[in-house]
Amino acid sequence: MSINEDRDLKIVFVGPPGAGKSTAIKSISDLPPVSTDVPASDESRLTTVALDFGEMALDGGDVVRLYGVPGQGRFEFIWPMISDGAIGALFFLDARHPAPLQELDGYLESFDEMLRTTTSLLVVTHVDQARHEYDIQRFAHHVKERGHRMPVIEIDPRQRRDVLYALNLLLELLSPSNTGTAHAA
Ligand SMILES: Nc1nc2c(ncn2[C@@H]2O[C@H](COP(=O)(O)OP(=O)(O)OP(=O)(O)O)[C@@H](O)[C@H]2O)c(=O)[nH]1
Ligand SMILES: [Mg+2]
Repeated sequence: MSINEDRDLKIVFVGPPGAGKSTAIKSISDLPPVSTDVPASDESRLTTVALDFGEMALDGGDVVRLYGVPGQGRFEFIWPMISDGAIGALFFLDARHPAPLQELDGYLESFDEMLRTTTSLLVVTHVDQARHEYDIQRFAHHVKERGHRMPVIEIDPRQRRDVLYALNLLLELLSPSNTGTAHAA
């Protein structure tokens, strides 16, 4: 498949609350993203209540549309609506989570259909705040065991170059001959 053929370059960012989806979109969007963040009731942080939307132009002229879902489970009904038509997905996983594999399984299940029809990457975040037993190999092994062909990488969503790395890897997986690349400004 060539991503330059009349395909809508829609990429969706999914995963649990606080994992860094909105931050990642903000880090790379060419324009200030559409954001629906409000203060979270139980923590001193923001949480998305509808969606994030950003755009990024590739050097070949294509524009990638970036959609972020609200991570809270109470918004699960919105996830398929936001994900509809996506060609690729970044699955976020928070390395601080006490039971990250259980958390991941829940999301893999919820997005099972999308996983089968799109190309996905697992991006592990909050690695700088992870506990000692954090081990990326365990995540990679787990994903493989579940039958998913999904590379696993670590990123800091606050760092533009990290998010660009993830996006370019996803584009490369979608189309190895792809001419469009997202560049660090
Ligand atoms: N230290 C550190 N902070 C991070 C990292 N990733 C995200 N954050 C911070 O974590 C907070 C939550 O990030 P968000 O981008 O709002 O998380 P989200 O996935 O959109 O969360 P929901 O909208 O609730 O689903 C922000 O303050 C980010 O700056 C990371 O890798 N390291
Ligand atoms: Mg968010």
